[in-house]
Amino acid sequence: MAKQALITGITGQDGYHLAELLHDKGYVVYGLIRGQQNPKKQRVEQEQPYVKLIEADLTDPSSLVYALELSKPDEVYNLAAISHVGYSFKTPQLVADVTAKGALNILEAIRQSRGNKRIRFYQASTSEMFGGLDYNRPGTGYDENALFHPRSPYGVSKLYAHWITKNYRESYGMHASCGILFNHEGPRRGVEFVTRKISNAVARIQLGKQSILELGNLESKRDWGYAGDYVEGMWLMLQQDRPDDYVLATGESHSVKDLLELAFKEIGIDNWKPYVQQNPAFLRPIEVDILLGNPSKAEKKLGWKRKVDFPGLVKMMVQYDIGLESASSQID
Ligand code: NDP
Ligand code: GDR
Repeated sequence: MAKQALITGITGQDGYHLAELLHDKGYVVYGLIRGQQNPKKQRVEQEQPYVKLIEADLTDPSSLVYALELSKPDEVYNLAAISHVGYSFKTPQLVADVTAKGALNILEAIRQSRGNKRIRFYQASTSEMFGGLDYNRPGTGYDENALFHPRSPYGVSKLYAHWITKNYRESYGMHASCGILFNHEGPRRGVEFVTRKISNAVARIQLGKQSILELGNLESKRDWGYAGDYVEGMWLMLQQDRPDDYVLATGESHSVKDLLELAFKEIGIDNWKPYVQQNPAFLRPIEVDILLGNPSKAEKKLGWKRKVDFPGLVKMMVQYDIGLESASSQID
């Protein structure tokens, strides 16, 4: 019989890639969709008609019980969150309700509704839990044993979700695993995140639709990989006999400036500086300066390895946005 999976955050970047992966593997895929009129619903219905959408919200426990009853999942992937770090400083309580307590809500709904099926659970943990400080950053990159020091309401909420998932694993024997994922991107990334903001602006500059790109901190460094590679790792975690926590990363760190360099080169511009301005509106009250992950455990135990490298990722995103922007007639 085909396996059944329930994905929260189906309308997000990772929800898209994971739904595709699970569908290709023969799963029946359910996706949780929130809001009385979510504009992204139509996108899912058109592009991924095999996804069975269930209306529910991570902050509404009874709706989660209903979603579990309807989908009877073998696997639940909790990808839903308010996921923008900068925005989390502006709405810290909302972020706590969704990103922290929402994880508890779904874990508790699973615990109470387990029935005779042993549901496997994936929690979307993040490199933002580490904070990128000198004292806790190993030279070889953050691994599963590194100290946490989150530096945003988002990171703090994710740390709660991480620990409550481990607590449910230890307390109730749940098959609950956390993937501590470093930044992963791609054409499906929201334009509010720096990689897509840059790839989209570069495409628009190439097409004469935009002249200036406004950004915040250009010095920060991230371990950027491709989302399509990372959802494979999520799935692998839930195929293991024992639940555990794993870092997924590329093991390389690049600055926002490196990203600008490559993206502008893609359209034949060697000097990006005339096109970029700094706007304090995009600075955060506090920054995570550098993130570098060590994926050795996932490589060894899961046999996971990222396939797309940093230049390949930037090229993919810029070329996608050139295609997208060429097709649309919207002028800046
Ligand atoms: P996105 O921001 O693209 O997607 C977030 C999803 O959460 C959306 O589908 C959104 O739905 C949903 N959501 C928000 N609030 C609620 C709610 N109250 N109830 C139900 N659903 C809700 O995130 P990504 O796909 O990039 O990331 C997936 C997960 O992985 C997130 O938890 C993120 O924090 C985490 N993560 C991401 C990394 C990355 O680099 N992408 C790295 C590490 C962790 P809606 O469309 O309705 O807003
Ligand atoms: P991040 O991703 O905060 O790492 O969180 P984001 O792309 O938002 O920022 C990366 C770095 O770029 C700097 N930056 C800007 N960022 C944005 N968004 N917009 C700008 O204009 C800009 N200018 C510079 C940021 O300050 C930062 O240093 C992402 C999210 O997907 C989280 O949900 C996830 O947990 C982490 O990645 C891992």
